[in-house]
Amino acid sequence: MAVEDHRGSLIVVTNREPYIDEKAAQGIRRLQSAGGVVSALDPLLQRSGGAWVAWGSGSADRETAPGGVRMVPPIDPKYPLHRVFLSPEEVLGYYNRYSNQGLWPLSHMLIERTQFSREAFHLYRRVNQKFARRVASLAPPNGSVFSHDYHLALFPRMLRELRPDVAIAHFWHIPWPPFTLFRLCPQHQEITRGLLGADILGFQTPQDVDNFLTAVERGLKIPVDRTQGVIQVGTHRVVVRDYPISVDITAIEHMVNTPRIQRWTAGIRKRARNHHVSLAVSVDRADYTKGLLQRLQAIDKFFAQYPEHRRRITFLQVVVPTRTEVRAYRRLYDQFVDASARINDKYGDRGWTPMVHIRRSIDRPRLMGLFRAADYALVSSLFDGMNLVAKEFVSSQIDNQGVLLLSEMTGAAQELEEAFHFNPLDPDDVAEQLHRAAIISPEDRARRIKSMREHIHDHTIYDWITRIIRDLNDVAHTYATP
Ligand code: GDG
Repeated sequence: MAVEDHRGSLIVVTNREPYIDEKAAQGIRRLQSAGGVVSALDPLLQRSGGAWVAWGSGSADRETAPGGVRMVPPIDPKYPLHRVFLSPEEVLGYYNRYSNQGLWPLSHMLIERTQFSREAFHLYRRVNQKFARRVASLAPPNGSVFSHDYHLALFPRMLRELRPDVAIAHFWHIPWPPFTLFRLCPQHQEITRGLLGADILGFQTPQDVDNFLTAVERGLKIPVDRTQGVIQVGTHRVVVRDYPISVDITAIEHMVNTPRIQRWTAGIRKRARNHHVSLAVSVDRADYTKGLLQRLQAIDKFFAQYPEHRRRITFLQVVVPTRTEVRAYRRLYDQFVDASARINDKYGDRGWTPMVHIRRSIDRPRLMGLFRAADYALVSSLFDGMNLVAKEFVSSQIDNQGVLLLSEMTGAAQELEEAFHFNPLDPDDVAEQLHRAAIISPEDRARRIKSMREHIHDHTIYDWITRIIRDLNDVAHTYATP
């Protein structure tokens, strides 16, 4: 069955919108979100129609969407983007507080950063209801809905109550914690029950699936069929599976091969050669789950324990500010800058700066070009649902040169077996793996990166979508057949 088989009836539902309109000094600035989900689902809707429903968060979003609807892409529009508008109070309760200070840290097992409140949950529920009503009013009979992530955990059940004829897939992008932790969420039963409104429930890894099934068994006392990954809730059947998300490796290979990006890559390499250094890159949102400070500790250890690598490697870190309205995130960035400066003071000398950081977003083709130029990528997340940066770095290595150092706490580590894995909380381990990576033979390096590239070629973002939509279509057909 083709992915397009939903025949224009697919509605994608996300917190972040694929196209944002911002007020600028001269008129309106149109922005496109850059993440993997948008780059995979936007072309699908452009090809086969359907609709996208998301929070209209841009400052000019109301102006450009009369009646809450804007046709997108802005040039040569193909499908409607339905914007759900939220009050400042709703944004604070639903997004900043319940989603980002509650579910996000808890799912990443960072209890001390987790805060819940009934008031925030009340607003979270209200916003989920807004999304459900909007989608219920749009979905064609027996249509299909593909909703996403921890912002919308109550949405599947709410939509099912309003529109029992619609088939729903929901994908959870972040880790699902063990039940001993998850039960700390005061609304854990409501969250789990909310998700069980879906027909297809997707997670990144088998471990996440397992943890979710335990939450159903122990939190809701509903039996689960672990061998099939099936839960029967009254007459409703929920299929729970792992669908590891991925990237469009062919698009990345094309991107790094264009003359513009080849020039950019060559420029970076030349600069590194002039300074006689190899380049290790890290690219993250400035989020405490990405282990930024722990990484710096490990780099300090590396230069202390293996002085032969001083003046030989520069760590280039792209750190994109994120969720700056939350205090913990602003503080993290300042701490990161201070700790980088300390390493530079301690080890740097004329002609060699150990740590360089860029505090802004780089456009995607250039980012892929930077990956290609790098000798190493260092991904040090404390917990990460998947980590697309790791897969993008591997995809960009068309010369089969780069070495990936990857935290074993990422979903990606379960697939990318040929990376150098480490425990992100063990600076000695990270230092040792960095040393191993730095002295690897060219043959071993080529073998490892080639094997990981082959894996990603066999498991692309399109395979991810195809599997989910196929499973969703199977359900939709059973709904359509009385
Ligand atoms: C969540 C889960 C899961 C970063 N800096 C720039 C830039 N990026 C892009 C990367 C990558 C994306 O942002 C980050 O994706 P990750 O997967 O690494 O992490 P999260 O943002 O935390 O994503 C995660 C993911 O959802 C998907 O399910 O893998 O576990 O936490 O694509 O390239 N892009 C551009 N400039 C930058 O400076 N253009």
